[in-house]
Formats: sequence, structure tokens, C-alpha cells
Amino acid sequence: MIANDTIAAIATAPGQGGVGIVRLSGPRAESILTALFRPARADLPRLTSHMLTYGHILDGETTVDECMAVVMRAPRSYTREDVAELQLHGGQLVCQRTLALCLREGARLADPGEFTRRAFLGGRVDLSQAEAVMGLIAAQGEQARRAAMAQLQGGPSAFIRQAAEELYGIQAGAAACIDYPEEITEEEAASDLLPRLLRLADTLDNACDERAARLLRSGLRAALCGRPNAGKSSLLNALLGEDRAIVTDVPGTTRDVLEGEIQLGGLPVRLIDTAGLRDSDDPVERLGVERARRAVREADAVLLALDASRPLTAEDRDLASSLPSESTALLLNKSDLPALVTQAQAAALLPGAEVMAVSALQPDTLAPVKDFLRRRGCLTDALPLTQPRHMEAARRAARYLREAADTLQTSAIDLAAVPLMDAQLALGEITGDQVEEKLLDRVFSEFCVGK
Ligand SMILES: Nc1nc2c(ncn2[C@@H]2O[C@H](COP(=O)(O)OP(=O)(O)OP(=O)(O)O)[C@@H](O)[C@H]2O)c(=O)[nH]1
Ligand SMILES: [Mg+2]
Repeated sequence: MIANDTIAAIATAPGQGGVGIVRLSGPRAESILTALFRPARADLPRLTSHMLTYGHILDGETTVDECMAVVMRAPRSYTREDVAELQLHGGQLVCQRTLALCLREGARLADPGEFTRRAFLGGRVDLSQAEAVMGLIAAQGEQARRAAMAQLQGGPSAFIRQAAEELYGIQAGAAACIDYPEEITEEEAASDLLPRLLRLADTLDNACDERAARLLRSGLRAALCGRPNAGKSSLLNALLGEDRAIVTDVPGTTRDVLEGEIQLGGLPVRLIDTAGLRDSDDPVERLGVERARRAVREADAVLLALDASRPLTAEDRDLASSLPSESTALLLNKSDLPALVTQAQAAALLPGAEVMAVSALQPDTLAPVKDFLRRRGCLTDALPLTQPRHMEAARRAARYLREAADTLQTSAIDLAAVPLMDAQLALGEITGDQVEEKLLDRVFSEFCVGK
């Protein structure tokens, strides 16, 4: 699986920037660089590994750009192969032309993620860590960055390796019974292995964190709902700090679902304004209400807007009682006006939910709302597995373990060896210890070129 050709790509993002980097990796990285690069100090015998050298890129007699060059000789490099990089001026034309020169000298254009794929194949990182590189690049918020960094430092890998160790122990126990039936009977082996199998299956299932996975992938989804005119759109605008939604004193102003995003403590929060919930004969409004209900169902957090300047209605009560108390905050809006609803009356609508007196006209009053959203999206207690690919493989391993447990209970122990091996293979997919080329293609196709 180890490649012997040399790949090249532009490693920096397209567009204009201070610096643009062309990167090479493979056995000919240094010779290709040397063919294009002339150091300013002509007396330099050879580039020193890991040291920047100033000079120029030449295409025959033409000077293409002024640049810094570096070689990082194997194995002390990102890919564990010889790597060379040219730091050029960050213009597309300069980078493209330099890349074309590298290709002319014999490099091949790198596939997406191919540098990191080589880092994996070279044993520098495992597969989960390689994925974390892309997670770091794609991170939209501080929390996603932190999770990707923990993954790059091997958090999930350590968890999976520990599970794999325990599974090896179980497999060894089963093998001992098969190989030395006179030493250990099947009953003895089964009574030792069965609880261990079930415990390990539970450990794997319980390590999967769907909520964290969703939050990391798309941030927190918070739906603003409530009866018409409660001030949902005004609250959306105030939280976003921009005039996004139309606000009028006509009940039923918002018809469709409207979204906007804010960052709260490193967490991207998607705020969703919805149509006021009420029975209506108007088909357009009815569709809006349907969409509103769906948005509320799919949300991680719900902000129920109540108009504190008017008495509560049956609609408020029905709506509140349909919401999950732990993920809902009741916003007593219009608190700048004389209040007709007390906090206690609001709290009685949905016991357990937090109540906050706010005013869309006074942004300072929204601090507790932001704090509530931050808490709902907090991931400090996230479980080890938060990547869909990892969770799927861990759950598959757990299923095989339960299958092995069933087999132990009902038939001969040697039949359990097959699902035990399948479980081990599934765990190996996460770290890449057991991996097929097709899986690698899938993982690395999601990368950008040049990484
Ligand atoms: N005094 C006061 N008026 C508010 C406040 N929030 C909203 N309003 C007013 O209440 C009316 C309705 O506001 P919207 O934000 O359109 O209410 P909505 O809940 O989105 O209404 P629909 O889209 O019809 O469901 C407007 O006249 C707003 O100016 C507030 O905190 N204080
Ligand atoms: Mg509205």
C-alpha cells in the first residue's frame, strides 16, 4: 500500500493571500524542488532539512516568483516521506504555475487528502487521527475545534484500543478452551466470558454520543415558537443583532421558517424563527404552522415566546405542555411593558423549564437566553465516540459481541469465534488497524486537496 511516486498540490486555499504553499511528498520531492528553486546564496551545498531557505522559482530563464523553500527529510515529516514545500506569494497564478512546474518535473497531482493518507499509511497517525485533521480544518466553532484536537491527540483511539485489548483477552479465553478442553470446560469458559462480552458490548454502545455528534456536525438548533404576535421574530432579530425577520403588529406575520446563526462561546447556534402557532383557515398559514411544529420537534433547544403584557391563553398552555421541559426555556417577552403574567404563572405552564423575563427591545435582557443556549450546547461531558463512522463501527462490534454471547449460551464455543473476529475487525476499522482500501478511499475523499 506504500506509494513510491511523488505527489504535489497547492496546500493553501484558493484565492489571494499573503502566502501560497505548494507541497510535495515522495522520494523525488527534494530533487523536484531543487530543479525549480535557486537559493539566493549560490554557495549553499544542499538545503538543510527543516530550515527555510530564501531564493527564487525559475522556469528556464524566467523568474516565476521569489519564495522560501524547505525540505523535511523522511521520516521527520508529515507523511513520513521526504516532503518539500515552497512558500510563494499567495496568488493563484503563481501557485498554479509553480505546481505545473512540479508536475513537469515528474510529480503527480495529489488526490484529496492524499498527504494525510500517506501519513496514515506511514504509521504517523491512525485513521481516526487522520480524520481529525479534516475535522480541524472544517471546524466551524471552538467546540468542534477542541473535539477534533482531542481526536487528533488520540482520545477515541485510546478508548477503542482498550476495548480491542479486552476483546483480545476474551478471544484468548475462548481459544484456550477450544485448544485445551481438558484444562477448562466449555461451561467454565462461558461463565467467565459471557459477562465480559456483554459488558464490553454495553461499553461500546454507551460510548456513542449522538447528541454530541449532531452538535459538532451542525451546531445547536434552537427554535423560537409561540402564539402569533408574542415577539418571536423580534427576539430572533435581537439575538442575531440584525434586522432579519419582518416584524409587525399583525398576528400571523411570519409564514415560513427563517434561520440565522450566531456563535455562543465557540458553539454555532442556528436560531429558527417560526410562524405563530394557531388554528387557521388560511392554507398558507396552515403550512407555516406545520413547518413550525416540525422545526420545534427537530430542535435541540426550544425558546417558547410568551407575551407577558397580555393574559396567557389556552394556546400558550397547550403549546407549553407539548414541549420537553429540560430543553425548553419560557421567555416572558415584552417585559418592558406592564406585566400581566407573573414568572410563577409562566413556570406553571411547564414545570421544570426555565423562565426568563426578556424584552426584544432591550438586548441586555437576553443574556440569560444566550446562557441557556450555551449550556444546552455544552460538550464538556461528551462521550468518547462522536463521529458517525466511528459510532456505526462500534455499534456493529457490539452487535457481534451479543451474537457471540448468544452462541456461547446456546451452542459450542468454537462457533463464537467467528462473531468475535468480526467484532475485532469492526473495531479495527475505527483506528484503521484493520482496513480495506475502499474504506480509505471513502474517508479521504472528503478531504481537501493539499492536505
Ligand atoms: N414593547 C414590546 N413590543 C414587542 C416586543 N417584542 C415584540 N414586540 C412587538 O410585538 C409585535 C409582534 O412582534 P413580532 O416579532 O412580529 O411577533 P411574532 O411572534 O414574530 O409574530 P408572528 O410572526 O405573527 O407570529 C410587534 O409590534 C413588535 O414590535 C417587546 O419585547 N416589547
Ligand atoms: Mg414573526
